[in-house]
Amino acid sequence: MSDQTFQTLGEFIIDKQEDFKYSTGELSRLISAIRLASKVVNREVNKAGIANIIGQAGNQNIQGEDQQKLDVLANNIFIEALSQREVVCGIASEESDDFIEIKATNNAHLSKYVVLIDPLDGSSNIDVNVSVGTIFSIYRRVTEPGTPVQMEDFLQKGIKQVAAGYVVYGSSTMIVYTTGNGVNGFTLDPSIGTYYLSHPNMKIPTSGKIYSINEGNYIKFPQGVKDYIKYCQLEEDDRPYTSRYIGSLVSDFHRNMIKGGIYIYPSTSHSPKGKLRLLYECNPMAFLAEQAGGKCSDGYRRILEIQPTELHQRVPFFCGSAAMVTKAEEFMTKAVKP
Ligand code: AHM
Ligand code: MG
Repeated sequence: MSDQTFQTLGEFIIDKQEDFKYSTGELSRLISAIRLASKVVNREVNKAGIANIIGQAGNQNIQGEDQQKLDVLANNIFIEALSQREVVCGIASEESDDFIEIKATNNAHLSKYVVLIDPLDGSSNIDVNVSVGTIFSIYRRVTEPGTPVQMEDFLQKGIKQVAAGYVVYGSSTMIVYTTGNGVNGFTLDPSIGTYYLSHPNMKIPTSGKIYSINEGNYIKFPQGVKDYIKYCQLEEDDRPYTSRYIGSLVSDFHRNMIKGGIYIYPSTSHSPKGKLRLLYECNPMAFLAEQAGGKCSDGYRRILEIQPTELHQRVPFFCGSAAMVTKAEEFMTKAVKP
């Protein structure tokens, strides 16, 4: 272990804050709140199997309270951790229809940040003990500070993100995030509840040998995606590639980030806009990918430059090693040309 490995996330956040001379520390406190909430969610995810058994026995726990599904529980944990610390003026969550306005104790709207969050992505994997994750995205509000947040504070292009990251509740729990100066990953030591810097300055290999897509939907894919899949399977140069699909975006993304690869959730004939949400899933992952030297697009355009028009907007998603995403885009463009 190098000395660097011993740096905790708490120390790292303080060190980074000193890089910004006039920083008020608000963003640092916001990331610390996410760090805290992630540990609470981690505790709940770890005992999901037991919680499910209790849940099936009448959907009430021993105190007579209703059992909450873990994604709702994770949503409440993050909202509570963020709203009680005066670090955000608004939160939008994949679990809630509308955004939430957060007031400070003196009823003002002091904070300048809004958070968009997918509190427990891939939660259908919980029942079978497969890794799930949290994805978050932070923006500076665009409306007047001190006034209630508005929809336009949330409907910002991904390029405006101040920070983004994910937590993967996997064989070990990690938080990976960026504030626009590269990507760093921290692994939780559960015995003392502390995250340590384990993956400094993460970079996605320019190319890789893994493609991740739900091939069960093949028949419904656009022609360009079908052609790209066939290209991945061809015995030529360094191909065929390996197919790996967990069905848990955070885990698929994390693996591809380390090993190199491409993740695709395209449009289908049944869902012309794909499945993944621009604001809660694609923009934060795109910011991370680009910060790590990777690339993300909807097959034609850079994800981070798409102007959102609604909170729960979906978008086709091609993400990962830059050369692989570029190749997939070539197939998409070729397929639409007459
Ligand atoms: P969710 O936000 O409802 O959990 O859905 C998002 C998840 C991603 O984690 C995953 O990559 C994808 O849905 C899998 O979808 P599918 O089962 O259609 O392949
Ligand atoms: Mg999700």
